[in-house]
Amino acid sequence: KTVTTIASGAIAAAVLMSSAATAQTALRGASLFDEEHAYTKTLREFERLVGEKYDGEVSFDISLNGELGDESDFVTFLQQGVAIDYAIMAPSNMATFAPSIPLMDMPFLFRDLEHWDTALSSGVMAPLEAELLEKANIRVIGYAGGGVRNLASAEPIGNMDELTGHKMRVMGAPIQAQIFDAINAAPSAIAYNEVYNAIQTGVIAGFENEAASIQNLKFYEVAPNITLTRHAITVRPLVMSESTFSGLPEDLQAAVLEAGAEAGAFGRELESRQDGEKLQEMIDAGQIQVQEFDGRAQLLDLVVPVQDAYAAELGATDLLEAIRAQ
Ligand code: MAV
Repeated sequence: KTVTTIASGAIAAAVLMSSAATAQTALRGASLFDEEHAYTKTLREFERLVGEKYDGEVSFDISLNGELGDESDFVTFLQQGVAIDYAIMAPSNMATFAPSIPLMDMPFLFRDLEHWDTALSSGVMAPLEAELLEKANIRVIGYAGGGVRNLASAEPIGNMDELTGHKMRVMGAPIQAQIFDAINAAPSAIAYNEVYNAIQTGVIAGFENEAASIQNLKFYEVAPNITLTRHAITVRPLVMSESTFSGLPEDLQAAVLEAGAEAGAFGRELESRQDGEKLQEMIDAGQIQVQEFDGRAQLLDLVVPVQDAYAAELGATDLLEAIRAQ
């Protein structure tokens, strides 16, 4: 059997052509980052596991470094069943097609890493997955993630006064803007691949992200002040376009589902373990300054009513309670 794992571009095309005689199924993926990020490593582990579990012929072609755009592009491709077959998607970047899915990664949802891990392993997210499948034609096959999301800004933001009116980029889901609005920041939804320039040119003063991505895309060059708001833990559903999945042979479908769950667990362990290390590496390299946020408990008080109202609007109050109770 042939398992081909390649990067995109001219060489990839050539390899694909030469293996076309043997490769029965060619699957295309996309990553925002290079091979060093846990995001890409999770996709690579998925590929490896599918190859191990499936007896037939399958090849993988992954576009790295955001060559195919950012997640707001990936979601359209997946929904339409074009250009890519599998990817990792922040739930809040899938809001256009499934309004309830950002409930999974709204800020201040998880108390800590243990809560996050229990919730993602529990099956409690099943109703959200069902809506994503039905409305967006996208199937969740596993959960990776685990980086803690903090504020990153051009100037230090250490307390409520400094946060008030702070112009920051948030992900495209309305609930993200509502939550940062509730804590008195001035959020705007900007595409991820425009964030660096927007900060550099002063259109915004900062954004929020996890250490691995701040390091990988060198966001510290324009936003070297990290405030440990610890407002979210990155949730990275591994997803496949249902148009692709439904066309796969049954034994490959089974391999994909198993590999997705296992690669997700691999990614969760990796990214959560590396999170503190990556922050420390940037501190040691003099790339970032880190400070606590003075008054974090107050943030939580401001946010909970917004979370409740969002869930109520979606008819998902019981689900929100179930996630909180994990
Ligand atoms: C992080 O780098 C990742 O979680 C990625 O999945 C998101 O697209 C991105 O943030 C973002 O903020 O849009």
